Amino acid sequence: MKRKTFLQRAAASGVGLMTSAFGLVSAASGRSRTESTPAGKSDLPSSAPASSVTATQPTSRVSTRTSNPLIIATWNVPNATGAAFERLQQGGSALDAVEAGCRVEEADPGNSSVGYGGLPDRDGQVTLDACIMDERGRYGSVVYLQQIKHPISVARKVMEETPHVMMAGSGALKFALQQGFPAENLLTESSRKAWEEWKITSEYKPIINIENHDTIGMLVRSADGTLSGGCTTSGLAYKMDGRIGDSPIIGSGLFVDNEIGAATATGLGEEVLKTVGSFLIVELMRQGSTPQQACEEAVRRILEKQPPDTKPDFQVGYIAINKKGETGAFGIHPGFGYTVHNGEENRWFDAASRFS
Ligand code: SD4
Repeated sequence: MKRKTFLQRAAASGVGLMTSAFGLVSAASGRSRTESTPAGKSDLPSSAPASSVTATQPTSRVSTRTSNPLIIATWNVPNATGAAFERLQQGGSALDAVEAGCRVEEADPGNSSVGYGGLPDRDGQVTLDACIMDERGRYGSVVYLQQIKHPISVARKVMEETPHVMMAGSGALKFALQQGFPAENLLTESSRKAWEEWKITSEYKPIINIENHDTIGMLVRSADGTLSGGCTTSGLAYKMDGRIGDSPIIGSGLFVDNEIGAATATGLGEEVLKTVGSFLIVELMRQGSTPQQACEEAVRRILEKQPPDTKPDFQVGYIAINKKGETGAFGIHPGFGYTVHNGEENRWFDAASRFS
């Protein structure tokens, strides 16, 4: 099933997919949840949720295989996590793996919120944001980059080849061209058609889990425990010209501290930016939170700013990993999920969420 159809169905039904090997029960319904892969097979890591507010709570389970690599990415992106794993197998670093994995989604015309085929802004321009961060705390980012299919690789070049951490717009494009990246038209026929249709109403409203949310945030822990991460997106479909989201912003869309852990975000970037979500998660882990607790708290920080007793009409999802290889994931609404590759299995998990 195509990812977006899958997400739409999962969101529409309110029933996520996760294996009963994890003993998942919807706290709201008391029903066992269904699974997408055979039960009892997995040794993938899961996470301990905080005792707080979760509508859907996985039971605690932690990977004991700390010598295995671990790749975790937002949404259902097994090709990306597979490519990252392959890169590690070939002797690549955690950073190489992040770049290789993110490039898969950037090149996929079927992914409408990343790279080639990404939905344009309201003026019909595909503008891309991406960042990458390594175990030494080095960081590179591009914002409002046009015509370049692989912004994650340009972000890496910014990190490695310039004295800067962030480059924008025409300067970022000039730099990319100097570095040998080809200029390409990134607007596909289907994204152009979608934009033409959107223009009929020109109604701008973030839609939970649908189309607008497929940004890939990827965290890699190599077998020796080295952490790196990346995040790449075309941002929100039909955004205003010039709008930048959280994805390329250090601490918001991504943060890596090799001593502690790493986190990345997806969803409505404005809300992630206001709470510097990924940095918050890493700092909470530094203070002793599990990755799951930290993701939940980061979501809570967003929600506490919303009018009381309201259910927001936007989605934010976080994933996190700590130095031990424990993982966490949490969203505001059901439908958010993540892919984990642990060297043996490469699987989608439904994330727990604040609302059912
Ligand atoms: C943004 N956070 O630009 C991104 C969008 C996103 O899946 O995550 N889409 O706000």
